[in-house]
Amino acid sequence: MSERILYGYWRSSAAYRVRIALNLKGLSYEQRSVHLVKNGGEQHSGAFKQLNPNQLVPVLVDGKLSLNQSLAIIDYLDETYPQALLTPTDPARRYLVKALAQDIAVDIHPLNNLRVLQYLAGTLEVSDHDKSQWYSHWVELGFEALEKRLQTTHGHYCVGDDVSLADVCLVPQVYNARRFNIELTAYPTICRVTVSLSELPAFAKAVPEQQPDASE
Ligand SMILES: N[C@@H](CCC(=O)N[C@@H](CS)C(=O)NCC(=O)O)C(=O)O
Repeated sequence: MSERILYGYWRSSAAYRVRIALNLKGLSYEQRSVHLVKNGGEQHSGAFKQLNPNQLVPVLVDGKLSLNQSLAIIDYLDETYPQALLTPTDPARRYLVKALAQDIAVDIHPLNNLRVLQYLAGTLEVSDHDKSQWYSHWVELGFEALEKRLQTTHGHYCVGDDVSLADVCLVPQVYNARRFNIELTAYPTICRVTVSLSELPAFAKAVPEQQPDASE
């Protein structure tokens, strides 16, 4: 059994980021599925709350360390397993990569997380139409800005021709947007970079539908 365990869910974009990072670094890992919907969501179970009181996936267990927050997990992986560095060492490039990653993971993703959508629909009784509008609004606002940024930074990938943390965050967010039927033609750079990334084996292997727990 692997020493490294990723608690995640096939459709979780934050877990998808960590799968990509682990694959890029060539690190083996065992996946344990935390079904985010079944039985009211296994992330709320007593056993999982012991691992992450925030009740969110992913959690990575690496030997004695148990870590939540995908960006922190990836920073940890980068520092511990420096092959295929995802955050460049040059400070200007490093923090450009981090800013782009945060544009996605900090400013776009949390507004459309499952628990936010469930709160809108369940507690605030927002209609399906208004919930979709909420989702599209925040993704489109974020993608408009990201598209402008990437126009000045991109090569094959988000920042030049090296795969970075920004790419690791971009692909799952685009997957999510497609899943919610967001029209992406207004973001040609985002689309082009995503196509280039999807051709890389580490990204292809991390696609939600390829995961052992992929189901409806
Ligand atoms: N900032 C966290 C976000 C984690 C997160 O939002 N996970 C989602 C899946 S992508 C989740 O577990 N949602 C369960 C819920 O909302 O109840 C990270 O980057 O790890």
